[in-house]
Amino acid sequence: MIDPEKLYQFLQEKGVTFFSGVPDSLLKDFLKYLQDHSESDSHIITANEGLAIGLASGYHFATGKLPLVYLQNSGLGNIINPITSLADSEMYGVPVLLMIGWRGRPGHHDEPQHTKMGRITVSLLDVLEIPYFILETDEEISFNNISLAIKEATVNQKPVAILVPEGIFEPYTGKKEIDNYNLLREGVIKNLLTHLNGNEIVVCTTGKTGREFYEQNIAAGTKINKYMLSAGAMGHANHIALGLKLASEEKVIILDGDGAILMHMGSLPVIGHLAENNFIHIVLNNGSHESVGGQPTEGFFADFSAIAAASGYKIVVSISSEEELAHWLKNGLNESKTQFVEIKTSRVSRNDLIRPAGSPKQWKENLMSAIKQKS
Ligand SMILES: Cc1ncc(C[n+]2csc(CCOP(=O)(O)OP(=O)(O)O)c2C)c(N)n1
Repeated sequence: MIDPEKLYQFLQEKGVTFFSGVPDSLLKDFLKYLQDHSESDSHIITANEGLAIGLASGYHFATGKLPLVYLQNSGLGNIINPITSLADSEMYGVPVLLMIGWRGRPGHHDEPQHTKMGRITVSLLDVLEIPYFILETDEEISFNNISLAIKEATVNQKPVAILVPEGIFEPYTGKKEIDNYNLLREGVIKNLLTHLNGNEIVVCTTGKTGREFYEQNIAAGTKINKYMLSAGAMGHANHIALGLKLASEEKVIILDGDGAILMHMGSLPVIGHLAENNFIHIVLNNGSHESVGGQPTEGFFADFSAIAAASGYKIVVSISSEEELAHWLKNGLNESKTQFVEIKTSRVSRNDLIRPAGSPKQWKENLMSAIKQKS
């Protein structure tokens, strides 16, 4: 397996000293090493993967050096435009080393949201005319492949990818993160469920939030039967919720994440403008990409309440304690005006959360038939 420290040293020796991207669980040990050992201006976690290509391009224009951009293969969708119209050799010709976590690799079991992208990752790179190298657990072979990728990117002044399958990095624990808030996301969801009347539609963002909701909802006797777990499509769940709201009479509650909302923050004024009422946008803000390894986001730097208020939400609330949560559940939850509710939580979750039974098609059918029964 690859020792994250050795890879970091190897890249430094090769002149690759600038890192940016959106995290993936397959890369988490290397990313944690980066986080512990890089200066704040040489490792930047961007709001989405496309922005990392922009950042890396600016860095290259200023230094002439080769940056590394990391992403989960799901993020390939977010980089296609800046790759083809900015970094591509037919445009500005920006050499970038793309380190891509290969979820859903054919022949390896993974979650449904990764199946299609896992299968088409290599073809997609081919279509984009991005050469790629695949890492292996053998360090020597992998370092040799990385050298070849660096050479190709530098000589041809273009993006080159290194695909990282599962189980490539040795575990690296590193420094423990300080948790500033006590509320547990799972506890918040459990508490919320006890206060809902059961007619609401609940939409959950990508990552562990959906799994926690699923488990707590079963524990509550499937109190909510109209729910949608957005297993993939990070950053889009709040617009699924808006679509449901605009076309139905039900109260809609979206459980969003700080990483997800930051990824497509332009969603807020559209919701603020159009949702009108019976829409509650809850952001479970743990200041991190907790589901893929706990890498920090700008969630605690951004003033979500001010942004939401300026985006037109009628009611804006920020909660960071049990008392504030209890107060809002009692007094705020039943307000009909469109609300934005930030709940600051710890970055702790269980590792043994169950995965939703069935397939995405069945989840969709369950939701649609439950909505139909109501009308
Ligand atoms: C486009 C895209 N990039 C990256 C990922 C990988 N990913 C899945 S969950 C997640 C973290 C989401 O963070 P946040 O919304 O704050 O929720 P948390 O995990 O903290 O609950 C990431 C980066 C993804 N699914 N899609």
